[in-house]
Amino acid sequence: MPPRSAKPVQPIWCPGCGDFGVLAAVKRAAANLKIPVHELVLVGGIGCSGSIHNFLEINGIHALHGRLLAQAVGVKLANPGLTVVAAGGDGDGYAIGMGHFVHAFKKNASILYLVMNNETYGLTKGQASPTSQIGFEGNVEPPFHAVLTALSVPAPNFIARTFSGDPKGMTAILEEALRFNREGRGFAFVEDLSPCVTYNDTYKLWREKVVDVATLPGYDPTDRRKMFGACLDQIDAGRIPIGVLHRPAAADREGLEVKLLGDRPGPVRGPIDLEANRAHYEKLLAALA
Ligand SMILES: Cc1ncc(C[n+]2csc(CCOP(=O)(O)OP(=O)(O)O)c2C)c(N)n1
Ligand code: SF4
Ligand SMILES: [Mg+2]
Repeated sequence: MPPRSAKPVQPIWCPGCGDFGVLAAVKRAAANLKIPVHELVLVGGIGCSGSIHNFLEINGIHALHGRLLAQAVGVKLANPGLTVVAAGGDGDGYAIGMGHFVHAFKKNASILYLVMNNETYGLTKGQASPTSQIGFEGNVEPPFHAVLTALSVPAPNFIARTFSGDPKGMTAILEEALRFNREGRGFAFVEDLSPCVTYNDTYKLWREKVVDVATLPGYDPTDRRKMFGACLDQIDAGRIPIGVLHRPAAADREGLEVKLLGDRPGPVRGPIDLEANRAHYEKLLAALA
């Protein structure tokens, strides 16, 4: 096996890319929670954003385009003791990966899905993505709002939106999301507004438009219906709601891995030798006979 490099490679992102803020916030949140490096796994999507996996010295996989959630859930079910982050772009998650995206809320495995939304396909040089505004690169379709879809699935998920222009707020939210996962409470979805300074520089516009939902009258992130309405109102008024959008009232351990495995450690921690499993194999063979 070739020797492991002492340090992860330096980011290849354009100077000023919003993804730098995400990288810093992920590192800070993991450090604040004192997550041992060998217990943290990142599954990256395909795109500029998904390459975040290369810039962290942790275990991980660079997944197939739009298939990172399936792999991240698999990692969590194989070894629930791991803290698992899936990270990718708006194209990866909301175009080719859309089917997996919707089911992730329903499955509710205790992993963090972090989407760096720049409203474009950055890596392939700035085409329109599902979140692009009308008029961007000839786009005639209205933008998709992932947070509204997230809020529409009645499941005990943690849902939030952050902005790379507010690194402190992003770190606090990522910390809460990872804590939620580590307590086995279920799926956490955080969409970060991460401007692509090369093909869609939205820093100035987004800074003017973001509204922290916690400042809205009657803010109650335990009330999904109310939060859906509040987000829709903000979007209709041309603003961008950010902050914690859903936080389940009960602190129950609702994660898929808890439902399937209870407190058992997961298949990778169990005995895998033939003798330890002979009874299971024989039962299986008998059932197939
Ligand atoms: C199956 C497949 N289809 C298409 C591509 C080409 N491709 C690479 S990245 C990408 C989209 C990237 O956009 P996004 O997920 O928003 O990430 P960003 O680069 O903006 O961070 C596409 C279409 C691919 N790699 N694989
Ligand atoms: S092309 Fe855009 S998304 Fe990709 S690294 Fe450059 S600024 Fe970031
Ligand atoms: Mg993108």
